[in-house]
Amino acid sequence: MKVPTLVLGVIGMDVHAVGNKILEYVFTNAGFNVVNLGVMVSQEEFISAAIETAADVIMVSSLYGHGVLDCRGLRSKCIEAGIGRILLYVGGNLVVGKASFPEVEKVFKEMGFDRVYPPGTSPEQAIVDLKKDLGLRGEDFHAGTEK
Ligand code: B12
Repeated sequence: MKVPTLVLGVIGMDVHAVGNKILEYVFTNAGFNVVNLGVMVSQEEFISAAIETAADVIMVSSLYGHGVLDCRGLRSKCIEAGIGRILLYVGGNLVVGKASFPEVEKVFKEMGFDRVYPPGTSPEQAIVDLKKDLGLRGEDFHAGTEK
């Protein structure tokens, strides 16, 4: 059985490293194969890593408020690179200012993200969603029970 692979990283010029380490730890312990690119990751680096590792999900963090700018175009680049159906998740402090989360979520969904998380979302929530989304796509893996 294939263990799902997640490509994880903090996009753009963002150097916030702590959450990224926590996400790596939690997803690894949950049984996923985690490819952690760390901080300051470009869209191209996410995509190359996803292709190289045949990843199931690209999991983007953005903490410094430039999420919209940094994430725009990622889905199109995935399509161009031949991995158009890959799951795209994003979380962190995605914008600066007063936009409500439903507005922020709408923007990122329109950009092609499958899951969008508000600030401070627990990684466990993403694990629940991953199981659901990977199940929907016919994966027969249950994170935490397979290695
Ligand atoms: C430490 C810190 C820094 C350090 C980072 C050191 C390092 N290398 O990590 C330094 C001093 C470098 C820094 C710099 C800046 N920072 Co700063 N920083 C913080 C601070 C205080 C803590 C961040 C942290 O470690 N949190 C703890 C971790 C565990 O939480 P987390 O990062 O949020 O991650 C968790 C969740 O968000 C979630 N999550 C994250 N990504 C994803 C993705 C998915 C898919 C899912 C499901 C969940 C998920 O899971 C993670 C683990 O639990 C926060 C304020 C705060 N209290 O959060 C500001 C904060 C993030 N910084 C901020 C800003 C503005 C900056 C600067 C732009 C400031 C400046 N003008 O220079 C720069 C940007 C530098 C850069 N290029 O990135 C703002 C961002 C504002 C916004 N987005 O609206 C914040 C929120 C402070 C504030 N209230 O204004 N910062």
